[in-house]
Amino acid sequence: MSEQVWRHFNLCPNGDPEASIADAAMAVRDGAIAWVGAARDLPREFDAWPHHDLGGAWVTPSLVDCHTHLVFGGHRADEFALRLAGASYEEIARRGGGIVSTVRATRAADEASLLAAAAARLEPLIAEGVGAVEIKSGYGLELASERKMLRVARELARRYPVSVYTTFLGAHALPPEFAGRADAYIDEVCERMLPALADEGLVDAVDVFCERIGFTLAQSERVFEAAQRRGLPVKMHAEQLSLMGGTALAARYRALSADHLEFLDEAGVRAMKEAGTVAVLLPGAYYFIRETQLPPIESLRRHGVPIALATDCNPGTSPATSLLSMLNLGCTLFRLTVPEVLQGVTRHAALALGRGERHGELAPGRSADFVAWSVNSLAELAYWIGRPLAARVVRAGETVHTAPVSPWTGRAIDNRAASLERNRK
Ligand code: DI6
Ligand code: FE
Repeated sequence: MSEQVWRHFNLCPNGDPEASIADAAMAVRDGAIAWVGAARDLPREFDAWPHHDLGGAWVTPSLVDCHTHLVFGGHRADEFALRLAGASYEEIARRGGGIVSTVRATRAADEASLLAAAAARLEPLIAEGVGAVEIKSGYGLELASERKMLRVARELARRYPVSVYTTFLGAHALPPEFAGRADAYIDEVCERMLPALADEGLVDAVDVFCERIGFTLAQSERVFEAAQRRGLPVKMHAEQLSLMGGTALAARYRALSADHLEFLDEAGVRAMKEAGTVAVLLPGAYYFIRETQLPPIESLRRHGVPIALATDCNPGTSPATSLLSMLNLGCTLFRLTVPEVLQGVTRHAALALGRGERHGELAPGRSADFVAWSVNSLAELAYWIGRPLAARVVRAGETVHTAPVSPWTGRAIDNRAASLERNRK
């Protein structure tokens, strides 16, 4: 049996700074939290357990990246250059570039190279403090290649200290061999691909890209029905480029989340509230495609729809491998507040995965998955751009990552060092 007490830290247990506890302590037995609270209240029984001093760090639950397309072949830096020369995302997609070019690269890649490429994107997320990540298929668009993507996602979970939740996104784009036959492709998705992959245990949830360049409302609904028959929860890429009404449909199917939402209207917000659907905002995609239509933040707030943030890591619209950067973009571009973005990558992101009981909060009985941050205030997590801030990443009580050691000083890189020096004087 392993027993430990973590001491000397400030705790933000669920992403809400209001719930913070100064000078907290946490007792961990066999990877699970036995007790957590203010250090002065630590029960005597834990006094004999080995202590770890976190040096006055801020601690939050491990972060949750609840929307990624982390597994894919190749990249699209060339297309990025075309867009800089004036082509729009939709134009490129209509010309057979865009998603379909990643489909070609993903189909051509073998499992080992897909795994290596995805691992190289996952590692920076883990080092940054991400303890749970959702990974979608959707660049295979045929049974064997979708299976390959989902198997790679499952393999990442075996190799890395991170929870992976898989989402089948067969309805991401129309594969070239089905050109002009979208309904026939949806038959394939619903009748062959989804049942087979679900039977193999590769699918935790089902997603649809409901969009002019994706699938219609009627097609999306067929995919949702197929998911429902299998007892799988659904989510949707909705209202990203236009108002399709997908969110209201998703809400009717009690979707875990509706994602993107730039063009969402008030009726859609109300439907989300009633269904308990989380609004997943993706500021990386908004930024990267230089969108100007802002998601309806005020309306989401007014109706009390939980807001989550994610990287949307994908080669076409958000080549992002930093969730902390999304906090900054969420604040600067969407005018979200610091408490909103912190909850957006902890509690609310866990809800968007339907895993609120497992991730996004530190409480007795839960796995001791947390990050000790090298910051003096929580706002720094949203403030710095591109600065590694995790001093220690802990999963089930085990340290899985610590801040890198400076090759120049030989000491761990600690962003608080200067002010700590000052405090000591
Ligand atoms: N919306 C997105 O932003 C990504 N997929 C989607 O449905 C983009 C996918 C890509 O361009 O590769
Ligand atoms: Fe996406």
